[in-house]
Amino acid sequence: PEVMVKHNITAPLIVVSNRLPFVLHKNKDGSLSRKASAGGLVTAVAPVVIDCGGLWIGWSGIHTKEPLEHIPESDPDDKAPTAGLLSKQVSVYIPEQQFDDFYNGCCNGTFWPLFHSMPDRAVFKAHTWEAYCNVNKQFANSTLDALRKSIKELDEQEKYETCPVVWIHDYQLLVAATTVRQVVEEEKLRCKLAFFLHIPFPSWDIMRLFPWDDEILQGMLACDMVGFHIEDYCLNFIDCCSRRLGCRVDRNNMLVELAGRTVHIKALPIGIPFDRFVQLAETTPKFLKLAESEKIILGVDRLDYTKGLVHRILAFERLLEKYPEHVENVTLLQISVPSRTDVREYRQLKEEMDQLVGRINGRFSMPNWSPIRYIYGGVTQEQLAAFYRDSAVALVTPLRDGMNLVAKEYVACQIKDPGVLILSPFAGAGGMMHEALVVNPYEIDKAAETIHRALHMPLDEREVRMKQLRHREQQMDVNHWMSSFLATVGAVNNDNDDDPLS
Ligand code: GDG
Repeated sequence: PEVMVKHNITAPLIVVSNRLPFVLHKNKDGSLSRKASAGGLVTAVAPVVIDCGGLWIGWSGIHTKEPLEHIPESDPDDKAPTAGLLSKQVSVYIPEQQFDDFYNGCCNGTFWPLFHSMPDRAVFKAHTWEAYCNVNKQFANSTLDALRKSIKELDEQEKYETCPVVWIHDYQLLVAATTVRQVVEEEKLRCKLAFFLHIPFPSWDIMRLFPWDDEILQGMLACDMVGFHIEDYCLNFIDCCSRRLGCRVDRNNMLVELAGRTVHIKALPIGIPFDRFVQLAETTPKFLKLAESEKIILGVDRLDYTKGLVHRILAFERLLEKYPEHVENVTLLQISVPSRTDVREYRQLKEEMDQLVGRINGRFSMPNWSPIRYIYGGVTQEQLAAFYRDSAVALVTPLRDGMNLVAKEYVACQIKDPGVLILSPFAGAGGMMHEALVVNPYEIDKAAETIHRALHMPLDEREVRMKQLRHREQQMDVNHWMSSFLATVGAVNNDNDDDPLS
């Protein structure tokens, strides 16, 4: 694949994430086929992994009785830039029972709500935490095997000059680095360890509710560098390290010291493959059949309680009550992608949404118009780009969100007659996309007023706002994020001979 990210990485980059960058399907005859993931992260990171002779370590996405020895070949028609990753992937084996406690239990039943500052939804159980630690150890062992192998393949000179980078992702793997660090030190393996968290990092007040919070912090601090989307999350993390572990910290330079080692903390706001979305918006035909004056308000989310879907639908109902001029002229198109359906909270939310949408459609529908078009399911990326392009307003109103890529993708697709982005300040993106209309999703009345304002915003104001929003996202796209990460890791000196904190 074409390497979009300029980098001076000469050593292998080993990426570790819960899922490998493809989706596996079981065919009718029992055989497996795979399709590369098209997410922005994968398309930015995978070519670098291939280019520098690295590896990607993760779970294959399906349960097998035995460890999966051979990952199936990619579909020959698969044109994704990551389809050629085949020989560069290592599948981690997780027995099915342990997976349930690890993934549905600890990851999505505990850490997801806790890190999104919704502790009432979090369940703390010793056995799911134990499964989490075990699974993290399995990931660490696969990573160590890959690291030893990568080092062996280097020639004598390279062994002294290069330093492989291990990059661990997200809340499923918060303590994997503990084991990696321990073994790396025992065996004196040269490498740098880095971590990136894709969700928010909560304040100390929330974090301390988790009974084993010290082990989480130590796991993250086992790395040389820890990245978050925004500075607020960095400062929350530093605060936890100082108050819970008593670490020496430097908030100005974002450094934390643990047991004589200095850990660099950095805000690295993720971006999207901007040019790809522009291209999709330019080339995809219209899917929506709209009446002359009809306007679409768009919502796109995984069906997740953090995304503020219920509040959003209520705000739309209030809009129709308060400003009846929009009845028959405005439609809310809500795409809700099924997510984590094995977790009770998610099944309950699905029920709640079904009822709410049904009630509002029953209340306002006319023979030739319904207020809400609700899709419970996914659409193709082409369709998504066309929906973004053809919507007058995007409602991105999470109650809490690490960054939120939908807001960024919407602005990328505003290639002509730009629409208006309405954004929650509680998304990481809210801190940077200043030209959006900002609304607190809990304020239903205010949200309705803001939608009304967006629907009436004159063209020149829409153009000024959108131009600035698009410029920023084009500059700070996913390739920029990847190269900032590589530059930051490259600059980290993990010999720790000097003491940057003194
Ligand atoms: C986590 C953090 C952070 C959605 N529906 C369809 C579809 N999508 C794609 C979007 C977008 C992605 O899914 C969703 O990304 P978000 O950022 O909005 O949300 P999370 O899934 O919660 O992601 C988040 C992110 O990690 C990255 O660090 O921003 O805060 O929670 O790219 O386009 N794609 C297709 N059909 C759909 O129906 N093809």
